[in-house]
Amino acid sequence: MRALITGCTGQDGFYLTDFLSKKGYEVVGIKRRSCQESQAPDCELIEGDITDPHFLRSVVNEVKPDEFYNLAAMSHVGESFKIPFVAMEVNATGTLNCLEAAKSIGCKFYQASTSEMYGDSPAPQNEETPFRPRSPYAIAKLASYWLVRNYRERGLYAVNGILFNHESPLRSPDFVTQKVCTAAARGEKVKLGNLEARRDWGHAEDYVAGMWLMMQQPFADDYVLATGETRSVYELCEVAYGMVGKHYLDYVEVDTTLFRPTEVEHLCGNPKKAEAIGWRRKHSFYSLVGEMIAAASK
Ligand code: F7E
Repeated sequence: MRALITGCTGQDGFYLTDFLSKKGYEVVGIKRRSCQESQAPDCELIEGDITDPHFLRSVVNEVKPDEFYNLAAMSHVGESFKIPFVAMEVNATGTLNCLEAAKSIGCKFYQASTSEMYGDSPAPQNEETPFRPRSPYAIAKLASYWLVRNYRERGLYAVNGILFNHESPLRSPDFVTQKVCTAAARGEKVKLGNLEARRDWGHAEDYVAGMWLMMQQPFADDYVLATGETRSVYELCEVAYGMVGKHYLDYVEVDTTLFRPTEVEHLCGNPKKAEAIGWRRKHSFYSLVGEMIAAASK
């Protein structure tokens, strides 16, 4: 089996490459030319951009993957308010380019959809919950979600994995879990934005196994991957600083410039549908935070 992964040098690309390689897949990754990520996945890497439809079409026709995973994205929600045109170009038009390329050879297609699409739809959220996106990031991802469904209705095996937040020691420092765990590990103070926001945080390693599982079903469909647990940024700080024997109130400061113009206040996913096809997570919230702190302490 051969897999093509866009966004291969990101956190999920790294874990997915490892997962698929262990299953005996030949993995080819697409890496953006200007990509700064430090981790290098163990696979053949091709440089290029998903915003270039000609490049994608020629790579897909050359590699002829059985499975195509589109993980490339402008993934920082806060940044998408500052550069919304990039979010639209990469997270919406980029997906369209990937779908066209996948359609040209008829390979299976996985789209990294996101819980951000739910926006302010009340928790808990599942595959039937209406979408009410609250950022350019989420709006672009929602366009991709519907594109995937349309290509599926036209005969392509195309899947939306609606993933709630998933973290690991490979998470970039722009995201709140890594920011908090790194500061806690170093015994440093941290400036944060909205501490009331609630997220459903899982481990990326568990979630890439779910991506693969969705692609092995007799019919393509959309699935939520989540833990079913939700915690506020406050609680994250309490747990992380608590693990290093400190009280978070002595270390956390609020910086109002880090607030988002429109926020998603409460995400909590219901993963029943994914569990029905055999998905199980191995990591807990506490083991995740512990692992991130241990890695940041090195
Ligand atoms: O924010 C709040 C922030 O940036 C989580 C991406 O992978 O998951 C991720 O999106 C919450 C938000 O992740 C800071 O306002 C407070 O409410 O870690 P985050 P995210 O926006 O939930 C989804 C599923 C994706 O698809 C995305 O690609 O934490 N928060 N203070 C902060 N967030 C950050 N980054 N930095 C702060 O200082």
